[in-house]
Amino acid sequence: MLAVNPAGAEQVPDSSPRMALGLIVKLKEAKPASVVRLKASSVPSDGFFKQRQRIADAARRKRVSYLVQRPTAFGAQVIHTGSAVSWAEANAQAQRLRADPDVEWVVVNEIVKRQALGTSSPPTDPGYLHGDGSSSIPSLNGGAAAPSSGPGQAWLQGLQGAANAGAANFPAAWDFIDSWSATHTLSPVVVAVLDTGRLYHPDMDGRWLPGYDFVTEPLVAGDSNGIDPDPSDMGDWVSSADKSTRPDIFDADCDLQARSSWHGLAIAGMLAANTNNGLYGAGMLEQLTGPNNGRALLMPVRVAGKCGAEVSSIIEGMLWASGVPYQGAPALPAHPARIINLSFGGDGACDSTSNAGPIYLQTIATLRSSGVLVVASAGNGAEIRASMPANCPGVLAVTSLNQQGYKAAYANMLSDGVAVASGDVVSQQLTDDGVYTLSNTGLTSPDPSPTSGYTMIQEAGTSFAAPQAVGVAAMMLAVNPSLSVQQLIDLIKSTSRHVFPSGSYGTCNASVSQANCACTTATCGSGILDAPQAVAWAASTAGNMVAAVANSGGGGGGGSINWPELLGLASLTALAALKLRRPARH
Ligand SMILES: [Ca+2]
Ligand SMILES: [Ca+2]
Ligand SMILES: [Ca+2]
Repeated sequence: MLAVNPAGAEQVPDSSPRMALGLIVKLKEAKPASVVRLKASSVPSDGFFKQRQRIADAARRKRVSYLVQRPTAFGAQVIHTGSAVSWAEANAQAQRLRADPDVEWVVVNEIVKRQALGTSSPPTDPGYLHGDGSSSIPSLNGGAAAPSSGPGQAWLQGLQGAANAGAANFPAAWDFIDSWSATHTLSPVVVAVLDTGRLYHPDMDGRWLPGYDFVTEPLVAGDSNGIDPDPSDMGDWVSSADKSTRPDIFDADCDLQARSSWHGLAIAGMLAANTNNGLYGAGMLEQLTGPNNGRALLMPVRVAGKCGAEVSSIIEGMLWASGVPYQGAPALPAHPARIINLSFGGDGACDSTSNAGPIYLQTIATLRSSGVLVVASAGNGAEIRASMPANCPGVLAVTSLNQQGYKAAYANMLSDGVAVASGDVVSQQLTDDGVYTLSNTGLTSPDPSPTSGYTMIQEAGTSFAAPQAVGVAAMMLAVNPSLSVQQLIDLIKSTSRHVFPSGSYGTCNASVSQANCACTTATCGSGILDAPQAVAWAASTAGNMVAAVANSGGGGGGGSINWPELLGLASLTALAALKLRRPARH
């Protein structure tokens, strides 16, 4: 069973109403500064208790009621009643508060949605996952609960012509790193996965760093407390009992969900599943996880529980993971992340006039100055523009292709960013199936059983496109840790395969919502993510590069070498083309 019926994918888009848990309010500084700058670490000079009184006064003047107040980044405070309200209601309150003379800015603390398409059932029947039998890495699927056969992780395999034209061609990047690391040292890389949290899986042994849990509402978190140091994924199922007991929290927007998504594990597994260990799947960062190489570690930052994630949790999670102090921040991580995977999104334009725009813009700018790249999924509404924060300047946005390289029916279009297949070739048809990745068989709470708890399933959505660009960026930083955020983004975009497949669907139109269509650079970003090209060029900018990778062609992308348009790189005449062999996987 797939999560998406391609024929009905246009109906999948998120039509649920937008909800919010209160507001994020920033009061004016008691002493006006000549230049007003948002600083993540700001603490209001008049202290928490004075701030509490001033917010109470402003809220009374503007008829905004709340019960809970807590400090957050940028010297702001989160206020809410303890219950989610409609976005429209919160926005009306925000507008009133903005008119108060003591208020500098107000952001709706929207509850944003993860961008997976529903949830798949666990693979109780191995036949469910048995596709065309062409899996080229079946020996990696093993262990007690993993099915003995399946569609294979086509998204993680090399280009093999039209059937796999949307793939990022990871094996060629692994080969490049193999060669490169014979004479160079790979740098360690930390990737923060801002998601539903950390969940044990035997194929992830040794891959996790400590993390943190920024989910504030205990019932949403399922761990009986607020923000805490344990980022364990407690499950995000929503029962009818949840809804009838606490309709204020589990509101109309919060759909019944029989099965927990284990969304964070699915993404972590794509990135860093231990490879060549005879268990379950492979991961993108396999070359960074071996004993002779550097190391890639994941930081689990829990921002989402049942019904999604608050904007304030995402902002705090982004800053904390990056090692940026803010008021009320827990002790910062010893090894901050260089890349943030955010497979969540909300609505709205990312500009200074929209609700969450200003706080996202400032957070992203703050991270950027710390050298931290934010990669976000485009969203699943089949809309003509990406969701927020994928649409924010300075964020690398990623949308989904099907494995053949056409825009996935559910995927939002992109004017800026990159696209990559987030599916596997179940049949030789044009399908929008999902990526095969790690999961747990627990329906609600995790099943810890070593014989039946751990598994792999297919997961569809732009949620599973973003981590592929994260994986590429991690390999780039492993070969060249001095790359700036802008260099990472420019290199990933410029090395992408700019010619998309065409012929099986009409051309995507940038002004019309469409299901499957043939991408252009105006509708799916700069091109199809190309892992070996991006990693090789990242190495080349370190000045210690001996060869660039010849594009292995295929993909309807024309097969020409995608030399980066970047002027600085185009002048590197010493680069010679190196044909890389297909990897010998064992
Ligand atoms: Ca908690
Ligand atoms: Ca917790
Ligand atoms: Ca494995």
